Amino acid sequence: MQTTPTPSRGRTLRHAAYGVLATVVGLAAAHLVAALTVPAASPVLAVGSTVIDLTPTPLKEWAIREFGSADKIILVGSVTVVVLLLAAAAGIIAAKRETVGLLIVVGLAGVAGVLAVLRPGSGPLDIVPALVAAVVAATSLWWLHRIDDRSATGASPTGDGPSRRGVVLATGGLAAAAVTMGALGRWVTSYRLGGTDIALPVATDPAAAVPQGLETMYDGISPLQTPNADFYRVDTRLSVPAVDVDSWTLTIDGDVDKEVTLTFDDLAAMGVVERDITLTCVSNPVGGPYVGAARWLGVPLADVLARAGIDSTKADQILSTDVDGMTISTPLDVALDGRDSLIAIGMNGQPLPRENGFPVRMVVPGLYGFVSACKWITRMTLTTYDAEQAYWTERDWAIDAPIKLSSRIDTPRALSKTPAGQVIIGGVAWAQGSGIDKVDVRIDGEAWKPAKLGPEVGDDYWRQWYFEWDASPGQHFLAVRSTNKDGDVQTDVRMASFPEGSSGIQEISVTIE
Ligand SMILES: Nc1nc2c(c(=O)[nH]1)N[C@H]1C(S)=C(S)[C@@H](COP(=O)(O)O)O[C@H]1N2
Ligand SMILES: [Mo]
Repeated sequence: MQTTPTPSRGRTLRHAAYGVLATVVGLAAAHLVAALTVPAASPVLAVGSTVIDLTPTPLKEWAIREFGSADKIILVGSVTVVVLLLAAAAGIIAAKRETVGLLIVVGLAGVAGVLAVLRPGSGPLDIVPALVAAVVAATSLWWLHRIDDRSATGASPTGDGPSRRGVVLATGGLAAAAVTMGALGRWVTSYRLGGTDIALPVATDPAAAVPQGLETMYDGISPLQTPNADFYRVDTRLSVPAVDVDSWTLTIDGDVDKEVTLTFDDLAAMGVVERDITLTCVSNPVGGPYVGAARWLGVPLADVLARAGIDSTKADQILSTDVDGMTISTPLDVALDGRDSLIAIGMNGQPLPRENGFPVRMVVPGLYGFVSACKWITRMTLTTYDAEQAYWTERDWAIDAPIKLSSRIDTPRALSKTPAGQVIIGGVAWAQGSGIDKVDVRIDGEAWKPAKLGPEVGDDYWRQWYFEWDASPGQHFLAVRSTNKDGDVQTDVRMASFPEGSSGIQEISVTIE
């Protein structure tokens, strides 16, 4: 009796795998081509970046809070899983209706291509990786079908399915090609990302040596100067931009007397100063990690703007643009009120790391990074908040966002266990602009007691502190609060990061054994 062959589960899975494999080969080829042309146009990155920009602010805040710097890995992972599920579906459909399956694969790449081209600051080249992905993925799927058909006609009479040799060789070959192209793409990217090793000018106005910090005496307190490799990183980028310092320029335009464009050498020749400034992210929760202290080398912002001649009767905003078209606003009057606003080219004696804005970024003491610290900066446009809105302004964040007075317990860690006896409670406190005057510690809800302060570096810099605690066994609650030199005391009113920075007091629970 002749039965209609129903597609077995094995066959469905096989075709799902073809869809996935073909797509992975396409993505790997696209990644390699992107690495050679525009790294950010790699399909997964283009889709991921668009997802980031479209994510509602509360969800983004939650992701930063929950996953910290892993938020990007989780995002890329989720995008990849969704794409691969769609690819598996395309493979299954292609088993019955090949053209439809191939069109789905091409369509997936097409979506990535459209998103890549729509990214701010993208150029026509950005479509190329997606085109490559479409051609390679569709061709691979088509080819896998041919191999599959051929091995099926050579099916063994014993009924144990098609001869698999051809299929195994083809899939193995494609998988190897994907791994090779992916690895090559990574290598090319890291090769292109090399070379931040540039000569920095000597500061005309150097800072005094950084004093020895409390971390040398008490384990667990944040170093007085945050090493570049440990500096926090917050930005909307999935891949770090590879900026070539020789072709990099900074343009100042908008409400200016004359538009000017400076090269890196122009900037470096302008007279650079060294300033110790603690940077803070508006998304830092009370007690959180998105704060870091560094010695910045840079040209005073006012000097750079003076090159173009600014008209502050008209403009109220500096709209900074980075190499990819990302925008950051800064209130003009705040930036020029006499504080040490910098166009920075060096960090802790080194060129800026790629992650922190190589080759040039803005640093404005006292303002959260999202309204001041534009990394990979290429343009400053003097304009008004009415006329033009930056990335976070469009997302309803505050436009004038001074860093709030805050403090953090670094040691002991929350929920840790420590032997009874003398325990050092310690951490950092910051009040950019006015400086820290006093830090108090509260144990188990009793009266606030003054902590001892570490060395003073400057009012824009954080202050280390410690408290010698005679700790008895049991669970204890530790809290910290700071007071600035104007006499303002850190508030205990809890506020979320959105829209102008968190507030409240950090209180942790520890166990003494
Ligand atoms: N081009 C660009 N600059 C940017 C950002 C960004 O997303 N893109 N993020 C800002 C934010 S929110 C902060 S807190 C600081 C963080 O600087 P860091 O990553 O060097 O610590 O950079 C700012 N500069
Ligand atoms: Mo930030």
